[in-house]
Amino acid sequence: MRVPVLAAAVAACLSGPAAAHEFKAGDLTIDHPSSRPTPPGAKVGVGYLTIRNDGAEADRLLGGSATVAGRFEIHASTVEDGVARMRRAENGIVVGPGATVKLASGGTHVMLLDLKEPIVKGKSFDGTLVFERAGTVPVRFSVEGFGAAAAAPSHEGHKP
Ligand SMILES: [Cu+2]
Repeated sequence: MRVPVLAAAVAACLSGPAAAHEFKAGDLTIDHPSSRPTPPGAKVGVGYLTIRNDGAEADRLLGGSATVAGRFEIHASTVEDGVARMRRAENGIVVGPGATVKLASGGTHVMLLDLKEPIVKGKSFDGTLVFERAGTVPVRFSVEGFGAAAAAPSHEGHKP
């Protein structure tokens, strides 16, 4: 097993929370980790980000953490009989060589469970992403307003 890259370089996170920011770990670039505000008392939030792999070998996002949440899961969205459903991506998400994978609203996403505090628009929180090859990568999620109304109710039904 390779040693995790703990000293991942923070490339650019200089302007406001809504501005683009990215994090690098080896051949991976993690672009713009973001989240959505949650209503008071909510136990579930979301995380979105883009992963680009400029290397020659595939890597795999296995999980991660966030300071605001007790648990961090990767969920895949599927449509079954015309109904959108989500399930945990047990084997993580593969990012092939040269590939860009987007975790976004309506698709594969990060699920933040057992929230310890509300996720507040305009703020940000620290977290990590854990990759099979690149190891543990520190990131920071910015909280943006867009899509909160759509994102929140659809995640309330999530039961571990
Ligand atoms: Cu989900």
